[in-house]
Amino acid sequence: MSSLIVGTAGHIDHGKSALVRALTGIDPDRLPEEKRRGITIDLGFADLELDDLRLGFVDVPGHERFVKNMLAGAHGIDLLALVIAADEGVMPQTREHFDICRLLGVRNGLVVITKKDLVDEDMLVLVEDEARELVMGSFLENAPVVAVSSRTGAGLDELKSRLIELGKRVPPRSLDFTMRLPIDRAFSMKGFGSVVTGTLVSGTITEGAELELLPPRIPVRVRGLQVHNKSVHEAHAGQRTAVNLAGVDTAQIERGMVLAAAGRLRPTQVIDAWIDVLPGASRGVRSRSRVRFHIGAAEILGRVRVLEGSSEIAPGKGGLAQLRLEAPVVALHGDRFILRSYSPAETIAGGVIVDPFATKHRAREMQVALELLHLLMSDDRAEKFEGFVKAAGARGLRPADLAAATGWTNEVLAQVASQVQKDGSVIDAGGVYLARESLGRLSETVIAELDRHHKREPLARGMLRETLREKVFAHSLPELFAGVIARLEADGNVVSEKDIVRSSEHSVGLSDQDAELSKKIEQLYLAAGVEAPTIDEVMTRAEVPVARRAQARKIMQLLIDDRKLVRVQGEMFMHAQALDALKTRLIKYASQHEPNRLIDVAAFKDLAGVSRKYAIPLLEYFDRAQVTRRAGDKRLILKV
Ligand SMILES: Nc1nc2c(ncn2[C@@H]2O[C@H](COP(=O)(O)OP(=O)(O)O)[C@@H](O)[C@H]2O)c(=O)[nH]1
Ligand SMILES: [Mg+2]
Repeated sequence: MSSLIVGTAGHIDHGKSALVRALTGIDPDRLPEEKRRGITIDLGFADLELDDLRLGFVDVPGHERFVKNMLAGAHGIDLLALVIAADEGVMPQTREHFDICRLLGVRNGLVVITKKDLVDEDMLVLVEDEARELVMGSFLENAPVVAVSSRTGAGLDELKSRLIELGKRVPPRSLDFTMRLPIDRAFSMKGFGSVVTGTLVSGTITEGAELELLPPRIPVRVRGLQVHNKSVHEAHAGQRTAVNLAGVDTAQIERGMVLAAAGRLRPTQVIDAWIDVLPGASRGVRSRSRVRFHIGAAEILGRVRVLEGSSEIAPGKGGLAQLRLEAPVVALHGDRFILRSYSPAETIAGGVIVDPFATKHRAREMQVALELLHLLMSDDRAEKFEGFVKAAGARGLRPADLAAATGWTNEVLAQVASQVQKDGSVIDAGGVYLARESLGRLSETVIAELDRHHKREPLARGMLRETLREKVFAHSLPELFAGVIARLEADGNVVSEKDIVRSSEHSVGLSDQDAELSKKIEQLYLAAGVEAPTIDEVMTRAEVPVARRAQARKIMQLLIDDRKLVRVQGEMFMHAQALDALKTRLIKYASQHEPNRLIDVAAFKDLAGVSRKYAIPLLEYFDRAQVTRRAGDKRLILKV
């Protein structure tokens, strides 16, 4: 059995609700006020099984003041029933609702002429002509036009068979998108708690699933599910679904929020979109104008910035624009939306989301930004993938970022990812996707930065990893640094050591004179043993002229980098061999003083053959090196 959503549309009092009732036996006007006044204020729902079709009806209000409510239901329609009363013909909301459905990308449907019993045959023909003219050039151009009377029942059987025919032609909803339910109603039920309803636009909801309510990101659990008033274990795309939620108060839920798989989608406030302005709009879409942005079941205020050409998209024209919203929404690439003017509220345009997580575009970067947006508008998923990764630049893009922008399932993401990597346009660097050009640019910057460093510090082994990361990768995702360095290393461009990165061509080249000085300094420290000279003393003993002392210090630094010299305290350095020898003696001392393995300062002075001046820094050094540990005024020699 396939499930489809049938949406009504049309002017007030044209018999939409009566039609739904006549077809299904269910009165979609459920609110007391609706029943009392005989008008539809908010969305109404009903269902009907025809053959192997399960139709969920969404009945919308026709009054111009309630277009906002109509929009909350119009987003998920598979089949449109455009309702026109035979005695009135096409009226303003007939046009507005029809425009909205076209802009939302509805692809299938039919025209229903209602109140057939009120007019004669001539009049009926006239209204049918008017209807045909209205839908000319649209998705309803060749659609059936059925005349009915909800009062007498005339034409209802024909309408049902038309719905069955059309229903068979509606392509099944794509399985390529993760679960999303825009909420159009929330209420509490005694003994059950919060219940939300909506059209499940994609994916599957399963009883017990851990989901998330967006934008506020409230974790919720599916306690129960109903489709067409029957409890089910699973609801599928295309079904009107009621979800009983645990973990949230009804007061926290609003129409327009979205139920999605936990951690999968992200709210956004800045969006790049393609906008089509209605030919009959009373005004264009202008930069800085305030608009009502309708997406899914949500309405949010926002401002527009036209990105291409002039600062206006004129009636009948289309163009790229950035929308800055006053509150966060869930929007995915490819989602349709409607724009209405702020005041008076009129439908002026519709559009499709291009980049749901847009950034501000500076004037000088606009050309590049526009090219990327056009790439995203391609029908080819590999190009879209590439476009998103390119737009992220040196920041890189995580798989989760793409999932949140596109709503694609993991299977689709993996398939497209492998394609773009095979094409070579996108590279996986440390689990982050990077455009080939961005990798090239980052790699060049790393190499240039290292070359500059080596030129400036020829005696240093290389650049500190952290310094390099801060200089080149400040605007990149943290995983990217290791990923890019690993690639450069695999290609033989750089060598990465513990805390240092260097160009593979760099070697510490000492001049003969420097090499001799290095040897002399090392000899001095070796000879001094643990009675280390100060640096000044070393300089004097090595007869280093004042002018060469800075160079001599660098040479010392190399000895430190090579772990030949070790800093014991401040400017006190010792040769590693001297420290090792002393350590061996300490361990031997300990073995002779089992079981307590203690040594006091006096004994240590004797053992090391040094005065207090060296004994204390040495002991503190051994403490840090975890050879000894303080135990009162003695030291415990640790087992190594
Ligand atoms: N004579 C006649 N009246 C109808 C028919 N359908 C609806 N009506 C009446 O038209 C009025 C408006 O109908 P309703 O379904 O509420 O219109 P909606 O605003 O489009 O939902 C009500 O008084 C209905 O009884 C019909 O087929 N024939
Ligand atoms: Mg109604």
